[in-house]
Amino acid sequence: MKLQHLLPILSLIPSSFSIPSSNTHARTLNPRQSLPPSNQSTTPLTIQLKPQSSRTRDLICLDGLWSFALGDSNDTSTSTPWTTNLPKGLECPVPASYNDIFVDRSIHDHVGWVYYQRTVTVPRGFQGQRYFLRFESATHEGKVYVNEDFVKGHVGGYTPFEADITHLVSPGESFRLTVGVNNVLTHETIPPGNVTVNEYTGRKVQEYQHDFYNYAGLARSVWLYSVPGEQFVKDVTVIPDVQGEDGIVRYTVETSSGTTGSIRISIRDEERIEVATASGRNGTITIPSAHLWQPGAAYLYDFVVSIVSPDNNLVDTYTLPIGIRTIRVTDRQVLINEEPFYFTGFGKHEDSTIRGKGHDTAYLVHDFQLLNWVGANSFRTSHYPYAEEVLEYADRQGIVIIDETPAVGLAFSLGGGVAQEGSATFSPEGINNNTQKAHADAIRELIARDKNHPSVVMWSIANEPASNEDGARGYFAPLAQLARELDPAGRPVSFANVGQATYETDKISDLFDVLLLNRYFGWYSFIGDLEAASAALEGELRGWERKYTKPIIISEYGADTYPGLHSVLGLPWTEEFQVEFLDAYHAVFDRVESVVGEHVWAFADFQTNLEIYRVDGNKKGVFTRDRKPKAAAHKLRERWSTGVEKN
Ligand code: GCB
Repeated sequence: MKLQHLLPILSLIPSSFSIPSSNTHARTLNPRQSLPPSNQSTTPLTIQLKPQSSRTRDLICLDGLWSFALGDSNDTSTSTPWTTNLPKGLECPVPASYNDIFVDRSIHDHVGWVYYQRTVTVPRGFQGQRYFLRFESATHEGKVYVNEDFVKGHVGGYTPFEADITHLVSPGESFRLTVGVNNVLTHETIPPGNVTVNEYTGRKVQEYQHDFYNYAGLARSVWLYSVPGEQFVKDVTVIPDVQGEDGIVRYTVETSSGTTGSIRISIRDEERIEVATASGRNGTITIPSAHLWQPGAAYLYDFVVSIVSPDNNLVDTYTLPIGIRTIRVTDRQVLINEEPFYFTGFGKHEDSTIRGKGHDTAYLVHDFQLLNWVGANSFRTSHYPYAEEVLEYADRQGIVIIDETPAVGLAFSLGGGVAQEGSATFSPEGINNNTQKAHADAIRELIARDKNHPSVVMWSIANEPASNEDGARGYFAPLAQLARELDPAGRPVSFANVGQATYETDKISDLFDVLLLNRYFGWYSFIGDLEAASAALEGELRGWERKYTKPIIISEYGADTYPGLHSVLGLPWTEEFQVEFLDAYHAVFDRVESVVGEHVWAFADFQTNLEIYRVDGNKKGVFTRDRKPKAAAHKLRERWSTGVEKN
């Protein structure tokens, strides 16, 4: 059992302090080892393009109220609720996390499978087409059943998966669709966790290291969609570049195996005027005098792929919005379109009352309005891939994204954001080879889904792993390499470093392109003493700057702030303290040349696990959970709206 000590070690630990840990199981994985094949035996990792309706495709949204029931067993071979109609009574909205919907603690705290069910009719018009069910996410594991049959499983709670049901249900027929969703986290899932059984009640309890509530269910949309029967576009990859005034688009199109038609490409500008064409499965296209996609000034072209039969009939067509921009990292800068870019913004969460992590377009638009109001130009999808609609919207709004995998909580010496007694993180009983495989799958699925988004300028493959511990290098070296190999556009690869892993103790930062540092001097250490905090922060940043020639983004800094709490003394938890805390950090950032960005933790207050140091969640938001500004929001607006000037 882990004993939690509320020790201030999220930021630099004084050198006299040592973390208790039994390192007996630590071992080093060979950094050169190639990664084992995917864990996903039932799921092809090629994620097909986000479904859309077009002249050749139909799209039906299956969102709404579904029947809902808790599973009574974790063994899907003995308990088979999908074979009949679920008991009448509970209905759950999709998309939404189920936890906060019902007034029922047994649902809120449930550990294991839950079941969603509804009737679906395949339209008669799908005759001769191929058709798929698409789940934008099932957190953290999904199993899909059509009537009595299991058709597809998927592990990983924040990326999409599909089931081809063409041969299971005929056009014009209805079927019972049941989806099992399991919220269990183990040492071999991403994110990791551990289920214990309470000795008095016999109830299962889900433990985990990360500091946000383990919301689960179908939190994103579910679709039924069709593509032409034999020949259809499966995937498109575009790599934008700029040469002088011209935009360059290298592309690859993947089609279904039966495709015999020819591939035609048409690129249209925002006025829908065709500006370039090409043919063939891959090639390079020039857009003369191209409009660039710029932060704060998005410009998107439509990349239209068509399959055309020999007699010139349209067989399939898919439209992908693309942006022309470059991204390059130098010794001390991140360049977007060859201009130095200074990141202002936040670490965020997909989180709101009642719906939990359920995707909500009203919150999406309002959050981006607030980003714009406060002068933020970017955010990190902490700590998991967000709904793809969020990235599409960022593409259109010119907001820059650091795109993160769900690999959070890979440090047993931290729990829910604070220090605790922990055993060695990287060990056969802990974060092990199977965790690494799941992590590799999470990277594969993130990049497969998001590789074409111009808003995405960087991958973050983990948040706050124990990068100071034995085994970290062996674990991370192949994953950093994998991310590089998978992104044809060569975006920078990074991870968010925890304060415990200082520039002196961190073992992996040389493997990455940009240093993302999460620091909490003045909060988890030196609480309330901003003079000491500033000195410690500056010492730490200068240490990183001396050791590495890499740009630094402070990917987290912040203080819990209870809205409406005030003090003329600027004491911790007050709105005044949050303002002074941010001011103190900014003064340091402005003096350190390699600092090229500041992401405050966090955009808004968010729900966490029940912890004695979290009152209805984490309160480091600059906005409350219902998006009201705290005093710090106004302060940030002053700084960011006029552009950050380095000394
Ligand atoms: C961190 C984590 C973030 C927590 C935050 C905190 O370092 O990355 O997930 O919520 O600290 O507030 O403790």
